[in-house]
Amino acid sequence: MADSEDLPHSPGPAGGWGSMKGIAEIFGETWSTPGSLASLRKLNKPKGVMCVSCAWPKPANYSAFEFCENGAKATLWESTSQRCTPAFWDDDGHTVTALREWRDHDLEMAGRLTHPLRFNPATDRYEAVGWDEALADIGAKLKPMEPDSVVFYASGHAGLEASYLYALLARAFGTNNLPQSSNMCHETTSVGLTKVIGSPVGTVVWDDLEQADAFFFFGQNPGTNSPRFLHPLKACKDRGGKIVTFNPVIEQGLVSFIDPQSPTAMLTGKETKISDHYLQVKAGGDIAAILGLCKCVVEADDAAKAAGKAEVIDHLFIQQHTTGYDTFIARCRAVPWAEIEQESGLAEEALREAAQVYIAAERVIGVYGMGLTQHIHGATNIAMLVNLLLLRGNIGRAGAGCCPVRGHSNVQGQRTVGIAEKVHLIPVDRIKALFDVDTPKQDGMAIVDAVEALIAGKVRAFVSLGGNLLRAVPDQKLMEAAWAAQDLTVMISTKLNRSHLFPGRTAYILPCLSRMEEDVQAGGVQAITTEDSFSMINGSIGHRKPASEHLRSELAIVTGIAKAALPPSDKLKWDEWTGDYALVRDLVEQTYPKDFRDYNARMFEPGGFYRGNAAHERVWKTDSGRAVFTTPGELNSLGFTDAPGRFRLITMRSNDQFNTTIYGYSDRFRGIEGTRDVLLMNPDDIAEAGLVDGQQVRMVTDVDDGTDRRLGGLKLTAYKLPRGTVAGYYPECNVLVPLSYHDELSKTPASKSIPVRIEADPVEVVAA
Ligand SMILES: Nc1nc2c(c(=O)[nH]1)N[C@H]1C(S)=C(S)[C@@H](COP(=O)(O)OP(=O)(O)OC[C@H]3O[C@@H](n4cnc5c(=O)[nH]c(N)nc54)[C@H](O)[C@@H]3O)O[C@H]1N2
Ligand SMILES: Nc1nc2c(c(=O)[nH]1)N[C@H]1C(S)=C(S)[C@@H](COP(=O)(O)OP(=O)(O)OC[C@H]3O[C@@H](n4cnc5c(=O)[nH]c(N)nc54)[C@H](O)[C@@H]3O)O[C@H]1N2
Ligand SMILES: [Mo]
Repeated sequence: MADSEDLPHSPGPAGGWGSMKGIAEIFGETWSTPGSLASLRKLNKPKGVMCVSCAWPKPANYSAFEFCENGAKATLWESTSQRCTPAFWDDDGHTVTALREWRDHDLEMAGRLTHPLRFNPATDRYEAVGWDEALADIGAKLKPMEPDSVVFYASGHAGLEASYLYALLARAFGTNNLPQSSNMCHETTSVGLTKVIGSPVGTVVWDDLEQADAFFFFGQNPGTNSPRFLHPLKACKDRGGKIVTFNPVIEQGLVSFIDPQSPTAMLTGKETKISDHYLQVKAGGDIAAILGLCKCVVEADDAAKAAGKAEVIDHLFIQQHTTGYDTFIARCRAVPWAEIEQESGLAEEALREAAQVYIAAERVIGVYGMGLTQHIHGATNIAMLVNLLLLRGNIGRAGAGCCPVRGHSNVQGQRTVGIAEKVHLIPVDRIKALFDVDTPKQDGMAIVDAVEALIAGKVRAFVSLGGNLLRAVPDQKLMEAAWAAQDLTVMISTKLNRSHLFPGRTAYILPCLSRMEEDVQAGGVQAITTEDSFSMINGSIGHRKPASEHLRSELAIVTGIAKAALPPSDKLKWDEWTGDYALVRDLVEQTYPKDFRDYNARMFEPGGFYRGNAAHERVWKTDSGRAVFTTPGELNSLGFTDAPGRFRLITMRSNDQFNTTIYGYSDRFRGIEGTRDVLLMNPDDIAEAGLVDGQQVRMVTDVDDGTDRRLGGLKLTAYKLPRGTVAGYYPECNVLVPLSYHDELSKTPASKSIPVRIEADPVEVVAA
C-alpha cells in the first residue's frame, strides 16, 4: 500500500472539542431554542427522555451529561424551531415532482411537520386535511383490501406501547405483513444468532462491559453510531484491557478518544488509544480472519497440552454446552494460512498477534454491527464470531459475551412486542384469549419480500410507522416507480423525506409527536417505554411543548387507524388504551409475562429493568439444546467471485447522519468535508485502474440480471482501504444494491459487499 499518512483520514481523536463543535453546528443550523439544551440534560436518565438516536444502553450510574455528540444532534434536529406547515406547499417550486430533486438534508430542513396532509394529484402537492377526515378515508380504503396486500412497516423509533398496538392492528386486520427496519440491519442476528445460541439478541449486560479484559470489534463503528460506548471502552483501557478491531476502514472512534465529559482530558488533550491492534480486513473477509484466530487458539491448546500446561480451550464448557466442535476443529487444523491470508487480506503474523490477545484475556466480549450482518453470508460471519467466543467459554459468564450493537432506539423492543412477520415468534394463544383475534397462520413479508411484492404490483397499500423506507431499501429506482403505483400510502412521520415524494393514488402524511414532546391524553401526561441493545426496558417522559398543536402521538394515530379500519369489538378498546398507556403495558405483560413482570412498577428503575436472556444463563434454546459450532463452507461472505476490474463496495454512514436523515456534510472522523458524493479507493487501485485521485467517476453494479444500476458524479478520493475494497455513502449508493443480494438465511440486504465496476464519468470518447 502507498504511504497513506497524507490521505484524508484520522484528523484527530473521537470525542474532544470536535464533538462539541459538531453539536454547536447543528444547534445553529436547526435554530434550536435554548430549551433544547435543557432537553439534553434529561437524556437517558430515569424519568427523563430516552434518546431518539441509537439503542445503546443507559447506565444505572449515569453521569451529568448522559449523551453523546450524535445523540445531541438527533435531539437538536428534532427540536428545531423550523416548521413545515401547509404553507410550505404554496411555494411555486414546491411541487412533489420538483422536490424529488432536493437532497435528503434539505427535505428534513423544511422542519417539523405540523398538520395531517393529503396528496392532491391535480396540484402535485400535499394539502392540509383534518384528522377525522384523514382517518375515516384511510379506514374506508383499507377495509375492502385483501389483508395480505397491505403492509404495515415500522422503523425502530416508536415506543413499545404504540408498537404493540400496531402489531395488534395488523393481525386484527388479517395479516402478518409487519416488516421492520431490522430486516435491513440485525435480522441476520435475529435469525443467525438464534440458530447458534438460541437467542435473537446479544448476551451482554452493562456489568459485563465493566469486567471485560478484551473487546473484539467486527464491523461496528462506535465513534459514530453508538458514541457512549466509547466511555466503557476507555474504562477498559484504563484498567489495562485490550481492544482489537477488524474493519476495512480506519474508524477514528476505534483509534483514539478524548472524553468530552472529562475537563482534564479536554484541557490537556489527553487521548486514550482505543485499539491495540487494528486489522484492515477486506470487505467480506471476516470468515477467513476469524478462522485464522480460531486456528491459533487450537494450535495454542495443542501446545499447552503437549507441554503439560493449562488448557487454552475450555474443554469442559464445550463438552457440557456445545455441539459441532470436532468438525469445526478439523476445519481449523486443515485450512492453510495462504488461504486465510488470501481471503482476509491480513497477514498470518497480524492474526497471530490478535489471537494472542484473545488467548491472554480471561473475559472477552465480541462486538459486531453492520460490517458482519450486511453480507450474503452474514449469518456465517456471526456464527464464526460465536465459534471464536465458544472456544474459551466466552458466552454466559461475567465480563464475556456476544454483543450485537442495535440501530434505532427501540428497534429490538418492537420485535419483542410483536412487530414480526414470522408467526412462530407470536404468542397466538394469548392474543386470541385477550382480544379474540386470530393471528393469520401464514408468515408475513419481511422487507425484501415486501419490496419484491411491491415491484410485482402485489402490494396495494403501505402504512409506515416512521422511517423512510423508499430511501433505505436496495434497488431504489425500481422501488420508486412501484411505491407510487399503490392505491394507498400512509406515512406516520416527524419530517419530510423522500418516501413522501412518490405518493400512492391516495396518500397521507400523518405528523406525530416526537419522544421529547409532552404527550397528554385523557388520562393525563403519558410515558412510553423502549428496549435497548442489552434488553433493558426504560421509561421515557416527554417534556417539551409539541412542535404543533395538531400533532398526535404515534399510539393515538395507530389506534385512530385501527378504529377506522376494523369492525368494532368489545375486546379492542382503542379509546381506553389511548387515554392511558399503562393499560397497554398491562396487556403487554399479560402477553409476555416472563419478559415484562411488574412492567408498570419497574419501568423507571435506573438503567432500566432486564428482560432476561436464556443464553446469558447458558440455557441454549437451539434445536439441539446446545450452543452450536458452525463449520464454514466458503471463506468469504460475498456470494460472488473477484474478477479483474470488479471491486467490493461497502456503503457507509458518515458522522453527520442518522440513516437517511442527513444532518450535514462533515464526516470529520474520516476527513471528508463538504460533500457525500465521493468514492473512496486505495491509491494503488486508482493507479492500476488508470484513474486519478480527485477525478469524477461513476460506479456500475457488476451483476448481470437485466437491470442497469449506476451512480455517477462521484469524486474519486484516495483513501486508506484494503485493495479491492471501495466505499461510498448510504443512502446515496442504494441505487447500486440489487434486491437479490441479501443474507441467504435472513434476507438482510448485503449492503457491505456489492460488486461494482468503476468508470470515468463521463467516459472519455477517444477519437478514432
Ligand atoms: N449517528 C448515527 N448513529 C446510528 C446510525 C446512524 O446512521 N448515525 N444508525 C443506527 C442504525 S439503524 C444502525 S443499524 C447502527 C449501525 O451501526 P454500525 O453497525 O456501526 O453500521 P455501519 O456504520 O453501517 O457499518 C459499521 C462498520 O462496518 C465496517 N465494515 C464494512 N464492511 C465490513 C466487512 O466486510 N467486515 C468488517 N469487519 N467490517 C466492515 C464499516 O467500515 C463500518 O465501520 O447504528 C445506529 N446508530
Ligand atoms: N445501502 C445501505 N442501505 C441501508 C443501510 C446501510 O448500511 N447501507 N442500513 C439499513 C439500516 S441498518 C436501517 S435501520 C434502515 C433505516 O431505514 P428507516 O428506519 O426506514 O429510515 P430512517 O432514515 O431511520 O427514517 C427517517 C425518517 O423517520 C421519521 N422519523 C424520525 N423520528 C421519528 C419518530 O419519532 N416517529 C416517527 N413516526 N417517525 C420518525 C422521519 O420522518 C425521518 O425522515 O436503512 C437500511 N439501508
Ligand atoms: Mo439499522
